[in-house]
Amino acid sequence: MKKSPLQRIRSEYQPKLPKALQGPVKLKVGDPTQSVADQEEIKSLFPNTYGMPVVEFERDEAPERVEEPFNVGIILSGGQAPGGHNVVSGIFDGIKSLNKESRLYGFLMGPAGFINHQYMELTAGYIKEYRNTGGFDIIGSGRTKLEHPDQFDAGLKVLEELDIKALVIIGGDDSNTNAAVLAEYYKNKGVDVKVIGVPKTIDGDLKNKWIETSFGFDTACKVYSEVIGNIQRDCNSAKKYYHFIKLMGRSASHIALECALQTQPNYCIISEEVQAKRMTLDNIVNALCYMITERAKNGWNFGTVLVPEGLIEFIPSMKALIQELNDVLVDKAGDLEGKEELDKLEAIHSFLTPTNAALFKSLPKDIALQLCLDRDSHGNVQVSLIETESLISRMVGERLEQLALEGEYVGKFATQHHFFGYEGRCADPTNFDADYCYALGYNAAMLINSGLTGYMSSVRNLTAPSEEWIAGGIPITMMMNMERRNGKMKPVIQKALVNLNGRPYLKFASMRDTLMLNTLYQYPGPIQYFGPSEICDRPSMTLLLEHDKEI
Ligand code: FBP
Repeated sequence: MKKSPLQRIRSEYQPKLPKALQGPVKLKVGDPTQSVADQEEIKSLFPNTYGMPVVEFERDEAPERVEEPFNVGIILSGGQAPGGHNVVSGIFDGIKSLNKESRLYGFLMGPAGFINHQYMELTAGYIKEYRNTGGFDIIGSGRTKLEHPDQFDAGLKVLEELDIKALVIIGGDDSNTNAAVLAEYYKNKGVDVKVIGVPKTIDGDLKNKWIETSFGFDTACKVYSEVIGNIQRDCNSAKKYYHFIKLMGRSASHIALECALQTQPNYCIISEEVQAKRMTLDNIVNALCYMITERAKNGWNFGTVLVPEGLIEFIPSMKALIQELNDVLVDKAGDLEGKEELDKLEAIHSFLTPTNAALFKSLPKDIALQLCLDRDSHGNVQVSLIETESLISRMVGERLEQLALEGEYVGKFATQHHFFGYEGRCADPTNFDADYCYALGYNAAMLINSGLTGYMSSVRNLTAPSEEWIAGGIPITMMMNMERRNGKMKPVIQKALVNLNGRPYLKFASMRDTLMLNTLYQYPGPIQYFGPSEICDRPSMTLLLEHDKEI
């Protein structure tokens, strides 16, 4: 395939490794760990992998050892995130640095390839084409949920056939939870296969003290912020539209918050705040109408509003409706099958309890239908398919008409809608993500060689230059708690939502009133791959603020 000039030059970029990984390593073992909550239950579910220590790598100044060759399999799981290809090249270079005879296999199209024995060997020549590029197209990704013993046993057959000693699962919180379950299963069975997880998701919600950020968040937010900045210039030039911009992030609002910090829009909704303040859709609409009427007094009939993708599930009344809908759609599937749209809505309405039925009826038909679409493999509503930005702007429009009739608003309200999500998931990784991912992959190879299983690759101290990053591993069980999923209590990695006492949110909240009533847009411009380090290597504002740095 012919490459663009940028692709050609970028493929030569050599990601920077932390000092500890720049030669032979030795393992520093910490104290035993505990899960973040529900210790007794998690311990009983993971008797073989619970309580393992945090580990850290140090440079081993001893003469180089010759390690035994070992084969590794990898799975790319879930949504794409920039940098996945560098995780793969990091693992490849890591295992080859230990023994040139080691081999790397990629399972095709996510966990399904593992279960159905579809794979390919990843050779030096093949991987070369993908270094520093975005996307997961090197082997493809998928959302099959890896959770049943028969799937684990089916996968084990192919691992044995290929003499694979370790499986690396590159995924988000659900996929890494499954990695821990698989590690426990194989250990319990006495099978010598290690399972290591790598923290991936543009959503940025797989993070804690040891995982400072998930990979892909940095690049995706920079792509969205570039286009939001461009829209803001357009908006401020024509001065005739309100732009409602929905931003990906299934659940947490980290992406919306980071983009707000980078671009300074007039308004940004933070789902976690909506939930904490028990706000209704009406409250959100009223707040927006206040801003719009105030700006109109200065003749400003334009502005930008960021809407996090997961908002709908954080509005308490909508959350209750969605929870009941989840049950109705399963329990009454037979009654609903084959019904035309309007009849289906009527039937669903009749199955709901009165409060939820009233809310359901008040929604525009298209939004009600979107709420009833098929759930994903984890039982979640597919929020990327719900046009929350258009729901809110329509409601705002209706309220403004009322206010105009009452003489409270004099202005014009014309809207544009955007949804940024897929645009950023496969962008070429920033230097930060390119380096971080390569280090996560290389580090995963060292964890495997140290005989560890049920660990997540952890690279931290990420606001320092990459040479000073700390590489090691944390037991996945340490991040777990019990949560209700599909009606049952399950051990899962705790999702990190926006912390309303954290510096990123507080920084944004401190600017909010000023941003609403002025026009102080920031234009971050495109990702820079070449140039001064302070521009090219700069991490996200969220990460800087969380680590007490200034932005
Ligand atoms: P992961 O958590 O698997 O990384 O995916 C996150 C995400 O990009 C969400 O932001 C979005 O809601 C969802 O994937 C979209 O899923 P799909 O790619 O299946 O449409």
